[in-house]
Amino acid sequence: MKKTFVLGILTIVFAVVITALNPALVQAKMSIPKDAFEYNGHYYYYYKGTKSWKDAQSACKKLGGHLVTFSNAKEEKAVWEYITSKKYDTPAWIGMYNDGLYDSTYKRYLDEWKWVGKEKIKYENWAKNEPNQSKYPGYDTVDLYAAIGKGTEVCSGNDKDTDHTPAWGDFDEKYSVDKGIVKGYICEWDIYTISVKNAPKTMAKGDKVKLTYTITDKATGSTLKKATATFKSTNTKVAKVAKDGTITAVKKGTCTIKVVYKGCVKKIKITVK
Ligand SMILES: [Ca+2]
Ligand SMILES: [Ca+2]
Repeated sequence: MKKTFVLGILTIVFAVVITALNPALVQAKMSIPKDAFEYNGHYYYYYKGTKSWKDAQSACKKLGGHLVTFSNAKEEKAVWEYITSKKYDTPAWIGMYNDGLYDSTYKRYLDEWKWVGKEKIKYENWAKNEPNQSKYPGYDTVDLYAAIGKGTEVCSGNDKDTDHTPAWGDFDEKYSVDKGIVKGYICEWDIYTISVKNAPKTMAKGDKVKLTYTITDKATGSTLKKATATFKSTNTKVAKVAKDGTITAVKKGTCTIKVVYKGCVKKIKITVK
């Protein structure tokens, strides 16, 4: 009886260790809906529902993703177009949260906004006078999170931002759930990162450069040793690129070489002089 129990425990421990060590199995945990929106090597999906921000983030995490983060205006624009083309209800939670400490002198939380995960804030798109919730005294028991929507949806009170869409507003999580204000949330999945070690910026006519690159699985952080990318030139009259990633400069001008792996694209701008 005891032996069986110990064996059972060992089997479970063994299974857990094997799962953790095997990137293929870890990656299988990532479950991206088939009709997810793809942009620049990332996938996005809108989920309807008046969940709390924390529940929305854990729902995304369970699927191997996270609440959406916007690295720049282009990413936000692409996701917003996806949301509006499908006529999804907004505002929708995004992966931004206030991590500010409570200030006992002013009796409120200080603003310190962060993206979920390790991404640093490089781009912000708050609506007029937002974020504003933490400026009210007495915000000592609530959690503040950001949502994206039309300017008129994300501003508090009468201070409607009519000419700013999309925009972000901060919301008291509990108040939002109670009143059904935030209508949904957007999950994002980061799949692969392509990094090119020897991308040339300029080339002379006739030059050849064979690109060396690595593809990293963002879910596991491991480098895919056998993965091969495909290559494409936006202007083959300026520079050609072979199947093995060798670029040949043909004539003066500029073009972009795309290094592609499963929906992830790395763009390299080249000027031929
Ligand atoms: Ca992102
Ligand atoms: Ca607000």
